[in-house]
Amino acid sequence: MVDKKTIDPAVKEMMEKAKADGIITAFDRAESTKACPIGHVGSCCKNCHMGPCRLVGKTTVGVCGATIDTVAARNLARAIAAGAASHSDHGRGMAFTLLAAANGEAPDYKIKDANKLMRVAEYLEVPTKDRSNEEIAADVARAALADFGSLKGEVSYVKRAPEKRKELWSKLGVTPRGVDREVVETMHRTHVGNDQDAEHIMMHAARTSLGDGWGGSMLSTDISDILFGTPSPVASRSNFGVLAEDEVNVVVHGHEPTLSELIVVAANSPDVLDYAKSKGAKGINIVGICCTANEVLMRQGVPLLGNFLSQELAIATGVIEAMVVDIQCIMQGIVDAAETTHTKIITTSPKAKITGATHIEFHEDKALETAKLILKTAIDNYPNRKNVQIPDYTDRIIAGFSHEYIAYMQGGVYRESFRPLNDAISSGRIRGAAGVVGCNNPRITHDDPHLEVVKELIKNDVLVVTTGCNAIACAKQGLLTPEVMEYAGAGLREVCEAIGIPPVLHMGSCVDNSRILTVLAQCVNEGGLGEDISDLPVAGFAPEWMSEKALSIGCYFVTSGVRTWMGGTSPIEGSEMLTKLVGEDWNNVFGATWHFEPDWQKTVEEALAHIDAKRKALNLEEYVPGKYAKSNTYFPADYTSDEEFAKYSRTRAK
Ligand code: SF4
Ligand code: MSK
Repeated sequence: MVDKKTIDPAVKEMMEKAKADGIITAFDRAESTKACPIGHVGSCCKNCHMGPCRLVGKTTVGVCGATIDTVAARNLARAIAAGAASHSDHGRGMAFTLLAAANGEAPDYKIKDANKLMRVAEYLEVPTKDRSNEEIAADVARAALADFGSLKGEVSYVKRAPEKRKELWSKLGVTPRGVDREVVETMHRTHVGNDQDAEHIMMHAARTSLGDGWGGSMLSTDISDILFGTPSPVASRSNFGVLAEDEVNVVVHGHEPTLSELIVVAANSPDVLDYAKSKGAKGINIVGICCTANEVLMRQGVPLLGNFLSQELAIATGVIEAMVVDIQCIMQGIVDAAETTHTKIITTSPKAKITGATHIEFHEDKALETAKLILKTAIDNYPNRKNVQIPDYTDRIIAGFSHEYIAYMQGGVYRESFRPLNDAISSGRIRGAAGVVGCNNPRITHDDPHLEVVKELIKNDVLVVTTGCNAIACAKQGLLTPEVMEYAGAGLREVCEAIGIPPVLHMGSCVDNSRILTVLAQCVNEGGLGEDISDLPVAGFAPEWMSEKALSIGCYFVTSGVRTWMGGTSPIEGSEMLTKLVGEDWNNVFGATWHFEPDWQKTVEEALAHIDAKRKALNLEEYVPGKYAKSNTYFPADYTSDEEFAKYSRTRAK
């Protein structure tokens, strides 16, 4: 049974231990709690108290007369709005931190990347001449905050999109105004008795998602870079083997870098280290789960423990003194799991408490103090361990490929550009590029489609950029190292070796999908690959998605011009009309389509055909597999048995 649930040997080992220890995880609950077959396909409406109306069998409309198409579109639009709100509220938090730092109200934060501050100031039209970094930063923060609540015009970063895309959005009336405004309007439109035309509802959902991608998320990424540094390649490790038997283990989990950055600082301060030693520990080991992990990995090299489905199993190791969580993707189940061990679950965000957890609220003005208090709580817990087991698997990783670094590595400080990449695509050395991102879902074999899709793409000379839980899946199985080159197609390999990059580039957290948008815009602006993002030979994937944020990302990828495949079952399967609208008709609207497809092989085949069709439309050299080398070593077809896995992946026992 375990084999079908995950392909990660460390996770398998921990599942056995969790079972023996009586810890129930999401894997178990996914079996005992079957998804409601009506809601699962988008056919249940609970937008008013005449319902819920389940449109199934002979019931084709709700009490109010709403059709299945309206209901499915409203459900999808609301999910997109929730995802956009989550990313964007995270971004707003970053803007408030920047403002506090600039005003001297958050003394533990500094402007770490002044160059990035200047670039962002330019985008946001903040004057820089003869002004201090702090003055500029305060105005940048205010301009960003205005973009969230803006009532006029359009969000500032729309200007970063290619001209043709901007014109299209403007023509369609989907250029996002303020981020908040689009989210609120989605909620309004989907209230009972309001917008009841599926196509019309989806146009506003498109606008809302664009407010996320080119607004809230992009601002979040940029402000994080200003405060904590723009990522550049960093080496680290991943998987359960990063836990230390003789140190205080603290897991940071969630999405915001604000507190976790300070936890890393605090963990290195002599007073905290001395305190840890006084309790018998050799040191403090900070490791991460989910996107908080990606944030502190990219900037501080903090090791990755695991992705979304590892959070409860991490607790089962019995060696985690504290799991410090902020916002998003934190399962309530971790509190129950922690009951069986000594692990303390510490919630920290004013926006996210969990019943039964310890709440140590974090505020920017006392950041380091709070981080130290949290670490002290963890250290005090160190002597309470019992029944410990650390799966002995770890792997090396290289992460931290910001769009700035990708441009820099192609030409150096003075000649940074996307020309080498565009040329490599034009010549057919690189067939195309793909963003592979998104969550885990216990209804899909954990990490399996994530890895299969990535491996199949690089084998076919498609350069992959990755974020979120896909990035962590890749990290754990050795796909984020230059050594993986031997599994890449010959042309891709040649280019990667020449530039000095792996064929799978870790670009960060979920909000950092905005970095992918920036790369796409830069590829277009560089010239030679068409005039719009929809001309590029590229594709998007979220093979194991589950969150509303993933739907917002999927929607803004598509409405930005990237054809996108999401794995697993379809949340709009109940409506043929809606499935056709986003899966076919949107090609004539946005130049890209959106697919929900459980068969990962089919998604890759379709994506490769799509990439080839785009190449043809651009009159590029025909892509010929193997043209640039004679032979390659590919991943074996069956690498999932433990033996094969150990042999071919670089996941290894320490
Ligand atoms: Fe039913 Fe219409 Fe109310 Fe939805 S809005 S619950 S379809 S009556
Ligand atoms: S953490 S949103 S499970 S990618 Fe960003 Fe992972 Fe999905 Fe959360």
